[in-house]
Amino acid sequence: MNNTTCPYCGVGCGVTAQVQDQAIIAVSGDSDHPANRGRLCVKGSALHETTGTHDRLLQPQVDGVETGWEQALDSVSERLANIIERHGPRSVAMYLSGQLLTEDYYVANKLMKGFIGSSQVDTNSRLCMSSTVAGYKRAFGGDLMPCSYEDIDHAELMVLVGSNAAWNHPILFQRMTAAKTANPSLRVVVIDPRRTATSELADLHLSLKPGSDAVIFNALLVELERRGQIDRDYVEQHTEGLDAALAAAQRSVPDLSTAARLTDLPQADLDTLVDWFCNTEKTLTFFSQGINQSSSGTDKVNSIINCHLATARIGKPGMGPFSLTGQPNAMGGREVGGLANQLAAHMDFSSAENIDRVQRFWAAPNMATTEGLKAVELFSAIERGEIKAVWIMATNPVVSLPRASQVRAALEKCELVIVSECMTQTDTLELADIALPATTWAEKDGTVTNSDRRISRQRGLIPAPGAAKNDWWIICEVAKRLGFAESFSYTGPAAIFREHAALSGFENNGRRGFDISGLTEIGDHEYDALKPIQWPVNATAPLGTARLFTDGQFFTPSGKARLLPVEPSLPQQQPDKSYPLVVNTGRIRDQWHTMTRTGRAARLLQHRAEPFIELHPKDALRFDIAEGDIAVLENALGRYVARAQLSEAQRPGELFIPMHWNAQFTSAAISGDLIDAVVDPISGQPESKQGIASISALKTVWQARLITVSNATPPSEYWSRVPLQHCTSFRLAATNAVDDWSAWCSENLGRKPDLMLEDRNQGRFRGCSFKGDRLEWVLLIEPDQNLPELDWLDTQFARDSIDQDARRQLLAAREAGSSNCGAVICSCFQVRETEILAAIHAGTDSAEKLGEQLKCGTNCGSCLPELKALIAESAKEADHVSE
Ligand SMILES: Nc1nc2c(c(=O)[nH]1)N[C@H]1C(S)=C(S)[C@@H](COP(=O)(O)OP(=O)(O)OC[C@H]3O[C@@H](n4cnc5c(=O)[nH]c(N)nc54)[C@H](O)[C@@H]3O)O[C@H]1N2
Ligand SMILES: Nc1nc2c(c(=O)[nH]1)N[C@H]1C(S)=C(S)[C@@H](COP(=O)(O)OP(=O)(O)OC[C@H]3O[C@@H](n4cnc5c(=O)[nH]c(N)nc54)[C@H](O)[C@@H]3O)O[C@H]1N2
Ligand code: SF4
Ligand SMILES: [Mo]
Repeated sequence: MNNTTCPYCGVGCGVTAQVQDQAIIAVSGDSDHPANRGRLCVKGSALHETTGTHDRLLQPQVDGVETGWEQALDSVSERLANIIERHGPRSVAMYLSGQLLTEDYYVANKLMKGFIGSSQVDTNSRLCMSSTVAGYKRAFGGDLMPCSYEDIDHAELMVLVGSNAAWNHPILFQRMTAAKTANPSLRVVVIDPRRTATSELADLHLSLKPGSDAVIFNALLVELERRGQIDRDYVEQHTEGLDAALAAAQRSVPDLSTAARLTDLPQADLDTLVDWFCNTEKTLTFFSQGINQSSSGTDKVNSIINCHLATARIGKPGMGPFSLTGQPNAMGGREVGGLANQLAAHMDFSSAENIDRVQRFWAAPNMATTEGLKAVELFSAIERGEIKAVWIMATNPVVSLPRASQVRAALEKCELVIVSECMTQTDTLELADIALPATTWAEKDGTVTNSDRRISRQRGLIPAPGAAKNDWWIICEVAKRLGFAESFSYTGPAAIFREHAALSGFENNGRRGFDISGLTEIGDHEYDALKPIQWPVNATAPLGTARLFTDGQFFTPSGKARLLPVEPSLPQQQPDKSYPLVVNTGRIRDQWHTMTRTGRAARLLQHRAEPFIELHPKDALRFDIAEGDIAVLENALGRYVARAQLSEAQRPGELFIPMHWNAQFTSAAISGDLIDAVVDPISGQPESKQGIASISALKTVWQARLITVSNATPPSEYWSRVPLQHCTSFRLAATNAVDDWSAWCSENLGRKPDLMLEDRNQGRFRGCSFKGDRLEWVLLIEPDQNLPELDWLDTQFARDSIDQDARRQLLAAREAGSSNCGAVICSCFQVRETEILAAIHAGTDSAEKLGEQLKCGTNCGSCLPELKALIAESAKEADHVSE
């Protein structure tokens, strides 16, 4: 079976892979998978371009020396055992990831919490979903996402809060778009300070003051009551806490004019939202990182849930508070209890009964009995030297945690850093004492659970490269060496899955919502053939469950759901005189997190090729920054250097920067360097959406492109890297003048150019160098924008020899009229913004027509919102001109 699941976002699309000669040569959407019904977004459809042995970690390394597995595993277990003996079990930690498969996650958690006896296990889900987990637990008595994707087909109102689903959950967004086309009365509201590709679908976009979401939902609760919209019967029978929640809401947001003032929104827009919400029973509220990544994220989640509970909009088709999970297996990690405050199978440390139950089930000799430290605190404890060993798997904390440079410092100091990783170069791997090569997508077998609780199989379709091993295997081998062979001798992922399923049902008796006991007896073959299924799966629901709480029963002691009193609070990182701007961080369409995989597919780096800072033109004027300048963001924690992009999609005073770039791809643009380690007091989730900074232009005197066969980063104040097919393209910039470029080349690139063209008066220089007959590098100094085509240059690096004609062309100006600059909007067909705008100006006025003409948007459809936005913007410009 060549069906598997996409390893990127929580939509959890089914992928059908075409395998030839032990390699994936093409992918398409699995038409039987309920999450995507045959579609894939741009990242999913480039999956085959990111597999293979290139750039892979192929051999274990101990203290920088390649070893075999025996030695590496012995070193891991001996060093861990030694530290545990000297400092106790809580001195060792694991830092896991929502990109591990459930089976990997299960054994890692079991080893730490039951056998080593340390609950110092946390995961990158802390940075991602932990506020939702805490919010759901408070409201429902369990971490239970009530809805199903099919609810989109029934909804009459969809509110997206802090979610840019068009880019981050593209296939789900396409389903939303299709629902709106099929049902013109369906309304969409987007709540996001920025205008985004997602807000293109919105009938109403609330561009609120950052961090003020709870004000909106408190105002909504107040208005629901005032307008007689509370479902008193439901509230009475199935919930508790309305009075306190309402009192808190009324106290903090007595009326809509207060709400308008606190959120910086027109009162009329808030009124519209309230009207629509009051009049539409079938309302789905989607929320993601704009809500979670906040110092009051848990409260925000509950402020949303409050409105759904008060109106009984839960447990029925087309409605509910719907958290969009980020990672492919964020949900699976929550199931196994990967967070430091969870135990396993939706049990936690709050009850002695649960601890005892899990201990008996595992026959665990060293059961942890108290919570461990949450991610941000965990790394502080590493820095303080309290935690002496950390094993990091499938995450890149040196980039993704707040106060990133401090995380780096902590790992540099840490006595033992073990990193399980599939790629050969990441910011975190550079700090490993022991590096363990892991298999990754298409090589490993197991399950993942997506946003709507659907468990799908990832399948191993191609052999492991080099000596890479499956994460579950690596963990179990270490467990055996630590003396726990009996409890970690699994025959494979299916056996682990059976145990996980059994634990979910163990002494459950309907008390825990996560129950997949119906899969406990699954045979190896059935597991291999497992079709996507939504939990719970048990005796009452052998085929899975689409929607939770249909009977109004919850998992709190009283069986009633809880409304929570919420006092809205603003972000803790507040701009001031020194750092006057709010820094919003997030994702772009074509990159995945720290780019270790998507950064390898040349075409995925065409949409946004460089780290950038999006800012409002008013701020550009205020801080003397022009479009395309290299700009520097700075605060007390660090700096971020990237290219300025002016955009009216931003609110003045606020910037947006991508979270993706890191030391492998650019000189200094780690978003986490600007974010303080401020966390939500309940969930421990960091406030990654609201940093603060000052901005200034880097006074560059030269900018250049270097296209080279070498991967070594060139010495230049600013650099950013784009891997092409046959070479690497760097953008460079610096503030020191260069008098003699030829000398610069010999100093910095190892030799003088073999061919060069120079005009000192104009500041122009082009040079190239050969190794034998093959091209080695080309250096092109801008401001001269009229450079040879990048695609053409790339192909020259594949040639065994470069003829005279091509040599001349290398240094010649590009022919007038050809355009190879500007962002690629359609990554599938590599259609650039310039071509699209030209077509629009020539009269093409719909995305469909653009598709017919240029093919853009006709494959995965991820760029359709942008095509529509370009058409709309051009229309607006035309109106201005005619006015
Ligand atoms: N292309 C791509 N897709 C991805 C990922 C990726 O790396 N690349 N990662 C996956 C993962 S792990 C995750 S968690 C998801 C995240 O998916 P999203 O949550 O959609 O992603 P973000 O871009 O981080 O943030 C969403 C929006 O929150 C807005 N926001 C910022 N502050 C506020 C605020 O105070 N209030 C409100 N209402 N909105 C605010 C931002 O402007 C941004 O547009 O994406 C998943 N999908
Ligand atoms: N400023 C800011 N920071 C953020 C966010 C933000 O919006 N803004 N978002 C946060 C969120 S929501 C998230 S989810 C995190 C994501 O941040 P990270 O988890 O740090 O990001 P990834 O790049 O996905 O890291 C996954 C690593 O695992 C490796 N890998 C892939 N497959 C496997 C495998 O099968 N086994 C092993 N062992 N390794 C594998 C990859 O090569 C990669 O190095 O970032 C968080 N940080
Ligand atoms: S929407 Fe795209 S990235 Fe997300 S699972 Fe589907 S194909 Fe993968
Ligand atoms: Mo995430």
